[in-house]
Formats: sequence, C-alpha cells, structure tokens
Amino acid sequence: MAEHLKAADMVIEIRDARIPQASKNPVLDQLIGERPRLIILSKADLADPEKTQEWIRTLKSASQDVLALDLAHDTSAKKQIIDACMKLTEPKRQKMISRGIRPRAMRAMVCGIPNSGKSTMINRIAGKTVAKTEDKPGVTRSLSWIHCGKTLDILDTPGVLWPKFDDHKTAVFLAATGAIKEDILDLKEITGVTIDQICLLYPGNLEKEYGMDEQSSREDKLGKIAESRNLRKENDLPDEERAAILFLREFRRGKIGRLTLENPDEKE
Ligand SMILES: Nc1nc2c(ncn2[C@@H]2O[C@H](COP(=O)(O)OP(=O)(O)OP(=O)(O)O)[C@@H](O)[C@H]2O)c(=O)[nH]1
Ligand SMILES: [Mg+2]
Repeated sequence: MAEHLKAADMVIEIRDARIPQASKNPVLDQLIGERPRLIILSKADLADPEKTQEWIRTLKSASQDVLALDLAHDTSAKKQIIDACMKLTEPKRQKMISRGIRPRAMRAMVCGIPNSGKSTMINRIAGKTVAKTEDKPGVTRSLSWIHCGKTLDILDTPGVLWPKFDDHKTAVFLAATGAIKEDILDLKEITGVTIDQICLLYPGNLEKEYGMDEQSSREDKLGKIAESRNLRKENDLPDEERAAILFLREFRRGKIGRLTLENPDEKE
C-alpha cells in the first residue's frame, strides 16, 4: 500500500460514520506525509446525523476535508467526492502552474479498514463494477486508474488498513459494526459493551425498543431482548444467545435507530 501511495497526490480515507475513531488506522497518518486527505464517513445513513455534524467539525482542517455519505444509495456521492478532491488538490495544481507545468489529472488512492465501503465507493465513482485485478507474485503490475473526467484519477485497488485495537472498547465497536469477525471476541461481551454504550449515549432508546431496564445487569438486558422478540429455549427460558445475535443484526441494519457509538470529544 505504501508503494501505491507514492503514485498518489492525495488520499481518500474511508471511515465508518458510526465509529469514526475506532475505524481509523493511525499508521495512515505517517504514510500520508504532506498529501491532502478526504475523509469519507461512510454509512452515514446508519449514524446519528447530529453526531456526524460534530465529527465533521472536529476532523476538518486546512489539508483535510470530510464528507458524510451513504455510499450504497446516494447518487450525488460521485460529484461530491470529485468536487472535494479537486478543491483539496488545488494548491498542488497552482504550484505546477507557477512552475510552468501544465496541470495533469490529480491521482487519489482509496484507503480504509475492512468493510468500511472502499469497493462500494470505487464502484460508485467508476459507475460500474470494476473487475478485480489479480495480484500475481513476481509480475510487475502496472497501476490501473479510473478516470473521472480529465481532472481526477482514482486508483482502482483500495488500500486495506488493519484497524488498531488499542483498547477493548475499540475492538468491540469494530466487531459490533462488522469490521472484524465477531468470533474473535465473546458474543455476549460484544453485545454487552455495545448495549452499555447505547444506554450511556442514548438513554431511553433501548428501553423503548425492547422494554429493558437500563440499570439492570447485562444478563437481564439480554433476557429482555429475548422476551421482546419471543426468543425462548426449549425449557421456555429466554434465549440470551439468540438475543445477542439478533441485537447485533438489528443494530447493524439501523433498526434500533441511527446511532453513533463514539463522541468526538472522547478522543482525537
Ligand atoms: N447502509 C450503507 N451500507 C454501506 C455503505 N457503504 C458500504 N455499505 C455496505 O457495507 C458493506 C461493505 O462494503 P464494501 O464496499 O464491500 O467494503 P470494503 O471496504 O470494500 O470491504 P473489504 O473489501 O472487505 O475490505 C457492503 O454490504 C456495502 O453494501 C453506506 O454508506 N451505507
Ligand atoms: Mg472491498
């Protein structure tokens, strides 16, 4: 990825709008050097719109712009992305002009952690499904770029960043949103920590959805989810295992509401 980055004038970093801190990879900050960066907060349709605005304000800077997008459905995403990239690379083109060089198309590389929406974004920009090119060892592979008009080229191979699990909560949030496989952590632990966080940031939300007492134990909360969705074991007791699986599915689909698990003031 570092090798591909050398050919790029800027970077498009995709993060999950529900976990803008946990879905970043700090190594990118070092790799990126002086290049401008466009951060796309993907899955904005599933995140809390107010929190997303707070995150945008926090992350924006002179060399860094932020767009919150529903990459899967928003047909205006392509234009928004191209416009933001052209604005960020304007100083570079000006520099070329002042040196008497005719500005060429700017090159952007897409990076992000697994499942953040990299392929969805590239396909949206390309307007079609870009065929995956195979990476054969020993064969020098020329980079392949998607041309967005005459002004912007986007590398068709995204850079996969591994998320950094600097703490337990980060790992849990990554599992809850589907960025890492949930089997690396205990299922009840993932749901327990996620439920605690939702109760903290959105009090009353889960009480309304599942009739749970938000002060009760994790076990009791899962029991309430099972009861409210009529998930029972053979002995007629609430099935907490299935309740945990169902809760995660409902959270990921946004069925419990548009929720953001991290506040910008916590870190960053
Ligand atoms: N609701 C919603 N779903 C999205 C959005 N962006 C991507 N998705 C979905 O998220 C899933 C993962 O998207 P991909 O584009 O495959 O993510 P990726 O970063 O290429 O993932 P890897 O190739 O596994 O690293 C897919 O099911 C997409 O449809 C979005 O903005 N909103
Ligand atoms: Mg992909």
